[in-house]
Amino acid sequence: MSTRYRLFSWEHSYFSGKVRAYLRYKHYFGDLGDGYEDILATPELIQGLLVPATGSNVVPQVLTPDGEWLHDSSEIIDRCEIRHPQQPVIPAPERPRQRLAAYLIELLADEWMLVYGFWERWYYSLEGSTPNQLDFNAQQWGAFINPRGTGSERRAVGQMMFRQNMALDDPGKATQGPYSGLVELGMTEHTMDAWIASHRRIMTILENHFDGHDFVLGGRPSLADFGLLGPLYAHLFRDAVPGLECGSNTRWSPNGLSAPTAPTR
Ligand SMILES: N[C@@H](CCC(=O)N[C@@H](CS)C(=O)NCC(=O)O)C(=O)O
Repeated sequence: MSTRYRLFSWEHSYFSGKVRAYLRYKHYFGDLGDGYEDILATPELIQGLLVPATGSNVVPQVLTPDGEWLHDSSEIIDRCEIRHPQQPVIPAPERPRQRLAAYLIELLADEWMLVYGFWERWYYSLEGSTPNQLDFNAQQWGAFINPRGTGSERRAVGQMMFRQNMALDDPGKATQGPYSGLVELGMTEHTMDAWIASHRRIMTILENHFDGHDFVLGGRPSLADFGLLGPLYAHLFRDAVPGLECGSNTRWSPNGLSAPTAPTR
C-alpha cells in the first residue's frame, strides 16, 4: 500500500484542477504526510480500478494511504481537512462570515461558473465556430484515451470520441453528451447571452479583487480559491479560446471576434 495519497485525475478536468491544487497546497504548506501522486485516470484505470472500488466513473477520485476511497471534490477536501488540520483552508467557525463566504464561492464555482466553462469548451469546438478550438480539445481528450499516442493519434481518437459519444456532428439532436447536458444546465440559445454576461461580470469582479489581494480572503488561500481553480485552470486558462482571451485584451463574441474592450487597469 502506498504511503501517499493517490489522485486519479485528468489534466483537462474541471474538478481535478480544484483537488490537485488543494493537495499540492496541503503537501507543501500543511501536513499531508508523504504527499500525493497524480495519476492519469485512463479508461483502463477507470473501468478496472475506480468503478469496482467506488461505483463511479467520474474524476477526481482519491485513494488515501490507508485505503479509503474519496470522491466528489467537496467531500475529498472536507475529509482531508479533518485528517490534516494544519494550514486549514476552511475558516474556523469563530469566523462565520469568512467561512460562509468560502463555502458560497466554492458553490458558485462548482455549480454556476461550470455552465460557462462547459459551454466555452464545446461551443468553440463546433465546426464553423470562430474562433475554434476543436483540434486542441480533441487532443486533450485524446491524451487521456491514448496517452502514449502521437499528437495526431491523440487528436484522431479524440475526434472519434466526439463524433461517437458526444454528437459533435449534430449537436441539435444530441440525447447525451455535452450538448444535451448544456440544455439541462439551462444554457440554450435564448439564455446564452445572459450566461456570457454573468461570466464577464464575475471575471471583472475577480480581476479587480486579485489586483489588490493574493487570495479571495486576503493573505492566504481558502476553499474559495481552490473552488475557483475548477473553472479557472482546466477551462478558462487551459482551453485555447478562453486561454487566449485571458492573456490579452481580446474579447470574443459568441459568433466571432468583437472589438477589444478597454483594459480593466
Ligand atoms: N461533483 C463532482 C463532479 C465530478 C465531475 O463532473 N467530473 C467530470 C470531469 S471534471 C467527469 O468525470 N466527467 C465524466 C463523465 O461524467 O462521464 C465533483 O465535485 O468531483
